[in-house]
Parts: sequence; structure tokens; C-alpha cells
Amino acid sequence: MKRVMAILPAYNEEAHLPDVLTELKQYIETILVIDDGSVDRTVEIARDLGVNVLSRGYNLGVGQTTRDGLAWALDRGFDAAVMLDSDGQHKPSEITRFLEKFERDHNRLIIGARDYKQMPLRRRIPNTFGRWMLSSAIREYLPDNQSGYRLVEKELIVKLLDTKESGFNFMVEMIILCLTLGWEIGWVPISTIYGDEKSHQNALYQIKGFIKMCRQAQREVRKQRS
Ligand SMILES: Nc1nc2c(ncn2[C@@H]2O[C@H](COP(=O)(O)OP(=O)(O)O)[C@@H](O)[C@H]2O)c(=O)[nH]1
Ligand SMILES: [Mg+2]
Repeated sequence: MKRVMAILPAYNEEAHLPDVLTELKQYIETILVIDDGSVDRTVEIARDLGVNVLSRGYNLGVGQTTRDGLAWALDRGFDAAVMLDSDGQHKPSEITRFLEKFERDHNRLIIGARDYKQMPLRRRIPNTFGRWMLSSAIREYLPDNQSGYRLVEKELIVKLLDTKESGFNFMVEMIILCLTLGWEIGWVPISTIYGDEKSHQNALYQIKGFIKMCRQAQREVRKQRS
């Protein structure tokens, strides 16, 4: 059996974190919450529930802190880490889909793909456009490049520790790196959940970064394949 742990980035998630962690504990033994300067009770809640917490006390962005979490997993000898959001948009029970696929196919990266038809329009439009952009850039259909529910295997973690994106574009950077290394991405279906949660993403900053990533993907992935 492979050793896999869970990593949850959390920024002011006191509302959803208790339910997410309580459910997740039924499926996986080692859980790490990576706080990023939350000003609410995120850290106390995680500690009270007995999970591991990394907390800097100031905000550095989801990419940078996730890297810290992945390094933590590597240092402790895990074969892989599953990342999932702590705002209730990812069902903890679906972690078993990643674990089963990893045992079976040993992918270096497994991404949870959502059903875009079930997204509210304000998210469906940018996500569909972004999917088309990146898929066209690399000439391969990627069902969901924004999903934060994903399993990262230790060989890919080693490579990711040298990457740079500090914010949400870390998710896209990870995909490009994996494909540039010639490693096939595995996909599992996950639920598409939208409730009362608010996104922390800054739309303009995100779009600018995403376009840059697509250009980079076009150059690097095509070079790898030629
Ligand atoms: N460590 C860290 N986590 C963050 C930050 N911003 C958001 N998150 C967490 O990352 C996950 C996804 O963020 P969210 O704002 O919901 O993004 P969206 O659902 O993709 O629009 C959630 O669990 C957030 O708590 C941040 O600056 N640092
Ligand atoms: Mg969210």
C-alpha cells in the first residue's frame, strides 16, 4: 500500500473547516492544514481537531504555502499528497477515488475534474474559456485545469519545489511541469459544488497570469513532444 496524506490550504475558513476535517479524518490518517495568515479561528479549529498545522502568520499565497505543505509530505516519506480545498467545495469522501487510481495506475499527477455544466454561469464561462485556451496551447484536451482537488506523487513534488508561482496559477504551473516532464496526467470525476463560499481569487491578476502560463505551455510542452 502506498503512503498518502492530505494537504488543505486554508485562508479564513472557520465556517467550513470543522465539517471538512471531521469527515476527512474518516478516510485518511495524516492531514496537514496550511494556514496563510488567517485572521479568524482557522488555526485553532485545525489544532483542536488534532490535525497538523503549518502557519506562517502572514499571507504568501496559495502556491507558495502549498509548496511548504508538499515539502512537509516529502520530508516525512509519503509517496503522494492529495490537495483539497477547505471551503466545502471538495467532498472529503471522494479522496478514495484518488487513492484507488493511484494504487492502480501510479500517475504522478491525478486531477479531480468537475462537470462544468453544473457550475453557475459566472464560473462556467471563464472556466470553459480557460479550458479551451490551455488545451489549444498544448494540443491536448485537459478537462479541468483549475481544480484544486489533486494527488501529487513524490517525484513530481521534488520538481515542484523549484517552481515559482505564488498564487492560484501554481495549479496550472503544476500541469505544465508534469507534461513537460513527459508524465501522463490521470483524471477522476469529482462533484461540482457551489454554495455560499466566496472565492479569494483576484480575477484580473489571475487572467494575466493564466495567459502567460498558456504561452509558456505552448513553448515548453510542444518542445518536449517534438
Ligand atoms: N494557503 C492559502 N490558502 C488559500 C489562499 N487563498 C485561498 N486559499 C484556500 O484555497 C482554497 C481555494 O480557494 P478559493 O478562494 O475557494 O478559490 P476558488 O474556489 O478556486 O475560487 C480554499 O481552501 C481557500 O481557503 C491563500 O492566500 N493561502
Ligand atoms: Mg472555493
